[in-house]
Amino acid sequence: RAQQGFTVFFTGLSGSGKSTLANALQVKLMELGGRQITLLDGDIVRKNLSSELGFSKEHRNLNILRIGFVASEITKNGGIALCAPIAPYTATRREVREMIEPHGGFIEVHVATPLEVCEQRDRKGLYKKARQGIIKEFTGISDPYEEPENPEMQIDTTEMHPEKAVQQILLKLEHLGYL
Ligand code: GGZ
Repeated sequence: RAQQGFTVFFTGLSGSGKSTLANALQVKLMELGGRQITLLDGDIVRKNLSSELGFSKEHRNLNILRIGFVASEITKNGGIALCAPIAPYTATRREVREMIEPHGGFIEVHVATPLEVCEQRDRKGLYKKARQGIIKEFTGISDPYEEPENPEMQIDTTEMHPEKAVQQILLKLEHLGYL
């Protein structure tokens, strides 16, 4: 029997490590073989699927619901969707869960790296610009991030190597019967 599809939905601040984890997970899943894997990374989606959207609450929610729709189609068809947007609003994340759970697995991974650490890393210089007011409505600085209440997993990348975090996710997926 073909295995059921599932979505791994990473949520967390800019610079928390979502893309790194999603990419590393994709590599590991590809090594296992036999499954179609689609990575819906925040900046790729924004460039291709949500290019007209900004960062107001309405636009962020629209962006997340588009990602959720694509992920639900993939999941329905037995594939694996890896999503890595900030997704700052609890209600919208719940909507996405409700779109996907009837069709397969939904694993919410809160990449819970603290704001201080994300800001210290500041890989793209965005936090600095947000502090200077050059970027408005920046998540964690001048825009909200609602912490997930009951995520399937919580990963703080402050001191954890991505490889180790990915191993934990793979174990979880096995335990849940998705792999
Ligand atoms: C948050 C912003 C903003 C604002 C630009 N707030 O670290 P990045 O650069 O590569 O990832 C962030 C990305 C966030 O897009 P998402 O689609 O994931 O956000 S949401 O889920 O809320 O729709 C960041 C960059 O875009 N960026 N302006 N104001 N992040």
